[in-house]
Amino acid sequence: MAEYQNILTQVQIRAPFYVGVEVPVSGPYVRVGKPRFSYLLGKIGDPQVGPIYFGWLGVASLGFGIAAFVIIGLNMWASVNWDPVQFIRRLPWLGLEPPPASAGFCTICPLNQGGWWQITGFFLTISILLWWVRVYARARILGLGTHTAWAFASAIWLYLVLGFIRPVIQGHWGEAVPFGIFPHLEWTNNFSLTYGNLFYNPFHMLSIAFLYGSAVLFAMHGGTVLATSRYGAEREVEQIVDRGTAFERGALFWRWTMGFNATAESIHRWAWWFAVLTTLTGGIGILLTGTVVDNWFNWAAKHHVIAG
Ligand code: 07D
Ligand code: 07D
Repeated sequence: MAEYQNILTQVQIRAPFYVGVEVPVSGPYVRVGKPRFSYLLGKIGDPQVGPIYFGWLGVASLGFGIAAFVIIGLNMWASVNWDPVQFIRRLPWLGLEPPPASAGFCTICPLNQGGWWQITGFFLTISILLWWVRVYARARILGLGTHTAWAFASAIWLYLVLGFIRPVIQGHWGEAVPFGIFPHLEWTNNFSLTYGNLFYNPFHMLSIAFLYGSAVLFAMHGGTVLATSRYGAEREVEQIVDRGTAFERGALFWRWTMGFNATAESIHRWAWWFAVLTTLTGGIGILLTGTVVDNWFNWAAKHHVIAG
């Protein structure tokens, strides 16, 4: 076996196929697909593909997700009079808009006035929530912590604030996010303009700090583990309790460079919290906008965040 294995000196792992640990099960438990090796996937990860766990949660989630995706596609296609060429050419600009503010808080709006948007949003939300339960349930059944599920929940919080919670508080769907590649960017831009420049929203500032911080921490951690993998740092989980020579050196590197070092365990808590706080603070910032604060520039001037 090669002594030094990392992304720069990649080796293709070829071990006997592994179907995974035995788990205590109640109810149907199906792992489908014959395991096989993929050379290309082996370049970026484990070359073994499958088997995959196929529970009803996963199937239902994919079903609702595909339904939402198809409804968006058909509405976009209809918007160019079913012209296939225009559909392809203008795809990034096409969108499915929510019901206009003038329609009020209709529970089921006319289909061509946001009704399709509501159905899509409902399907997509069910799909995302079912996927969340799948992530939670798979972790529990494998005897893992549920950290990934709670991080995902933070992203879902921002998504729900943008498309459901804030519109409900405002009493209309008019400011919910449209489905579409560029339409959702235009929405983002207009949102900022309408409410006096989101840069002055302190929760947008926090969200950005955590987003940038996530990138820095990810780079520091990834860099450290790769740099010390010649001493066995890729076994980082073991080195949480037995720091070994790799993490010893990694820790020394940071202590010598900046005077302080995270531990093999705490760096993962740093990363988890930064990622989670990006969307957690973001959701708070969006929820406050237009509900508690109408103009962030004026707010910032009033509170001496800027000279106004
Ligand atoms: C790399 C993991 C894989 C995920 C990918 C995204 C879809 C959409 C389209 C059915 C990092 C898969 C894309 C499922 C299919 C249709 C019509 C995650 C990785 C590869 N955005 N946004 C993008 C979503 C919001 C903003 C890209 C989703 C808010 C800006 C992609 C949501 C605001 C920019 C996308 C969402 C906002 C983007 C790349 C939901 C404020 C870009 C995403 C559900 C937060 C960038 C053309 C990516 C771009 C971009 C998807 C919400 C702002 C299409 C699913 C409303 C400023 N967004 N976005 O890589 O290139 O994420 O846009 O909330 O510049 Mg967005
Ligand atoms: C979207 C969480 C939901 C996603 C989920 C995943 C699927 C399927 C499929 C894998 C991303 C669903 C998955 C459906 C996937 C496959 C195949 C997370 C999402 C559940 N901003 N801004 C942020 C910056 C400006 C604006 C956050 C920077 C302008 C608005 C972030 C700049 C204006 C909103 C951020 C900048 C403006 C934001 C998003 C610079 C526009 C938000 C964090 C340098 C002119 C959102 C409080 C995130 C927010 C947001 C960064 C500028 C508008 C930190 C760096 C001034 C309206 N901005 N922004 O993780 O939370 O999103 O704000 O200029 O809503 Mg901003």
